[in-house]
Amino acid sequence: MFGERDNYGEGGGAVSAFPHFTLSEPSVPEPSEEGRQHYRTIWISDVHLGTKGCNAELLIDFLDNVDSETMYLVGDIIDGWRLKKKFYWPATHNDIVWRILKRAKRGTRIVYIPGNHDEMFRQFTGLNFGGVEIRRAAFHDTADGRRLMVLHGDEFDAVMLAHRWLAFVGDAAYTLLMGLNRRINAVRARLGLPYWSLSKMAKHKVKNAVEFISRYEEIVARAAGQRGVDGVVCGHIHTAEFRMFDGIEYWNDGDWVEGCNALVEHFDGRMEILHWPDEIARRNAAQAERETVAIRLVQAA
Ligand SMILES: [Mn+2]
Repeated sequence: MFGERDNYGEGGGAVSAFPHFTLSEPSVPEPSEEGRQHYRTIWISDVHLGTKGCNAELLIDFLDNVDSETMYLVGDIIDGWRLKKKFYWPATHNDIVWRILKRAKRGTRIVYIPGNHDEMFRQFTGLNFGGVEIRRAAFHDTADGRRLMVLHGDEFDAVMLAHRWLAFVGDAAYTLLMGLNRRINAVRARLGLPYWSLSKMAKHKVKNAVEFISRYEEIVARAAGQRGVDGVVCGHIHTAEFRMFDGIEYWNDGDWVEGCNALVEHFDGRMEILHWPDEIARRNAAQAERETVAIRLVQAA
């Protein structure tokens, strides 16, 4: 009966009425943990599981080659917005969840800070699922004694709204001018004048985007400075970056849609942004080098 502990114990009658669950193996087998690069801390964000844009294979490769004492999942890990519209969940996306839970089970401290695309998990702030702590934000103390605020970063969208309006206006103006440009050039052609280039407009548009990102970085860093911390780690804008604003460190761990970046802290507190495709290229070059040496040794023998 309910409430009688014995029924839920080892070999209890009631427990056999439930199907027995075991954690199935991932579709991409996990290699041995030996030989992994160890870091004190790892930050990743903007994975967007549940979308075609997610570079799941590269992230699996990353997870299979690195380990850490602490791992922060800095939001937009699962894309609930897209999943709501269209369910998309390939086996490799499951493999990533599997690897993260396995890591927690092995003793890695995992802190999950949901973002705006996985905001449905924000209601579970303060809870712990299988060793994964859910937080709204976190404070991280580096090995060399710096205090960093860790958050997803969409919190600053409201502050950025005025700038986003500027970006939209810029976009509308660009579209308008494109149409205008077509008509101007039609007239110019009739008058025997050469084509009028739009490159200046294009450059202006790119400059707008660059200014938007730069402004965002500064706002986030200054907000962290007001909290009395030494720096901030965030994601959200899919642009891995390190910058300093009046002595406040701004770190963005990038994304796994385009950049495929991670932020890591070495055991001495030194921090580094990893661009994983570059790390794979380096690893393959080192492997090729070892093979060449081996072939030469065999030939010399
Ligand atoms: Mn986001």
